[in-house]
Amino acid sequence: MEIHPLDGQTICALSTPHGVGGIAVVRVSGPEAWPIVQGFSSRSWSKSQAGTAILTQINDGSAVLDEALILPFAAPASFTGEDIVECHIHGSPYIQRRLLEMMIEAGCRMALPGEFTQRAFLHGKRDLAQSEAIGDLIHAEHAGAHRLAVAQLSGGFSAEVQSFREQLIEFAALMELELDFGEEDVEFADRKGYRALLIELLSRLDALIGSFATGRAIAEGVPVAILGPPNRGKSTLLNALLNEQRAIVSATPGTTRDVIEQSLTLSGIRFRFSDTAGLRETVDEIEIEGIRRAIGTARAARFVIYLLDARDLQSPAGLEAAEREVLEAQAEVERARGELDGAEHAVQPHWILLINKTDLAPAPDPLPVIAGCTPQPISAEERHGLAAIEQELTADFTAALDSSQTLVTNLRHQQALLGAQTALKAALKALDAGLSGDLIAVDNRAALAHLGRITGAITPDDLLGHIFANFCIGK
Ligand SMILES: Nc1nc2c(ncn2[C@@H]2O[C@H](COP(=O)(O)OP(=O)(O)OP(=O)(O)O)[C@@H](O)[C@H]2O)c(=O)[nH]1
Ligand SMILES: [Mg+2]
Repeated sequence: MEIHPLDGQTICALSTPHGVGGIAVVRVSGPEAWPIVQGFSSRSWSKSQAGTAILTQINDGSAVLDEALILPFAAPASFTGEDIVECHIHGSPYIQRRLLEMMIEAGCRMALPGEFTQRAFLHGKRDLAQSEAIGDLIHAEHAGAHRLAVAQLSGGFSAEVQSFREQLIEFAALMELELDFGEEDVEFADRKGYRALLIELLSRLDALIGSFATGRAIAEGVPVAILGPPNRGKSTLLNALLNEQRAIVSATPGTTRDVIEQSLTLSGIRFRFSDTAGLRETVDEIEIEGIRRAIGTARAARFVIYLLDARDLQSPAGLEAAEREVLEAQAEVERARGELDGAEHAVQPHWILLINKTDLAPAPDPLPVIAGCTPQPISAEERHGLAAIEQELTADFTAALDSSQTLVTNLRHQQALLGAQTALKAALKALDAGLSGDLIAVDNRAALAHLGRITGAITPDDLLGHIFANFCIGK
């Protein structure tokens, strides 16, 4: 992907989605933004009017194109750090198109996707992590993702990463100094202080890296697999949670063959539920494939909801059989997880056991412990016990969002943090082994480079191009 460095040109774009009616905004940024818009505006404005709205006519030659509200901003106090004019016009497709044409005739070029935000980054208005947060904000479809984007935009995470860097840079500088005086065998860098810093940073990195599973799940939707043998009421439960007849329910075992996915927002958190084919021994080819997919869904899930039938748990033998069955299913999912690599494999699904059909038979009293969990009684058919499931699903996420803890949501950031962690662990090892300052300095520099990629202090151009190209035009 190409990067578009600051080319000194004035760029323009329609900043709100095309639509008929309402107000559309055409945004112009660059050194010629003011003169270009003033060129077809019936009123002029001065620098002292920056940031105030000006009602004017936009003239297309001798004819009036529209009556518009103009909002000028002066560099550097603007979104991009350049002179900007926002033209709030009537949302007719003709006016929108014609105004853009006039801008281009006057010397603007159309902005590329994300170019406004990219210019803001290049002018130091926002760092890279904050710029990415703007993209996340635009794409946020539910309250949880929105909360995370706003937190990242506010810069707390950036500030923390920046403070890690500053502390490491201090030692880097001292170590370089030491190297310069290498022959004289002097130690400028305080080894004990450096060690304490490494321990502290490694513990902070641990917390940030550990937050990724939760952060990503909130940002992308938490995957939940509904699992269990045929006829336990998996599809009935999905329908009950969604409050709609999404999946086919029938008394015939083996009704669901494929994975049925549906999203649902609970307490502002998006969950992606998957109803799956019942687990059983079978020779039916389609069903075998369905079961393979069921296990595949469960291995990538954050929660596995496993259904038992109350009628099967009325005797000690029934309870023992249930225990064996659950352990077997867990082993099966664990085997499948073994095939996953790295970060994905790190997150173990949380199992929620449910005793369904308690309208047909009572749940054992007291509730048994099966495979280390206490199953919760429900009736999917009569919609009993659903609130407890929702509570169990949402508790950790709402707590994480309500705390002031930083949650890492972006895979790029996570990889940079992991890189920094590896480098700092190596530095600690080198330090403890009594290695010379130049060797420690290498690890220290590597950690700095990894952290620098998060905020954009150190960033290859191709990466920038890739990040900003994922934005929409006009942002
Ligand atoms: N009485 C009662 N019947 C239920 C309950 N939940 C499900 N059923 C019934 O159990 C049968 C099977 O329900 P499904 O939801 O299709 O079961 P499933 O687990 O999806 O089954 P497969 O798709 O075959 O794996 C249907 O006749 C449902 O009406 C419940 O809580 N109480
Ligand atoms: Mg089903």
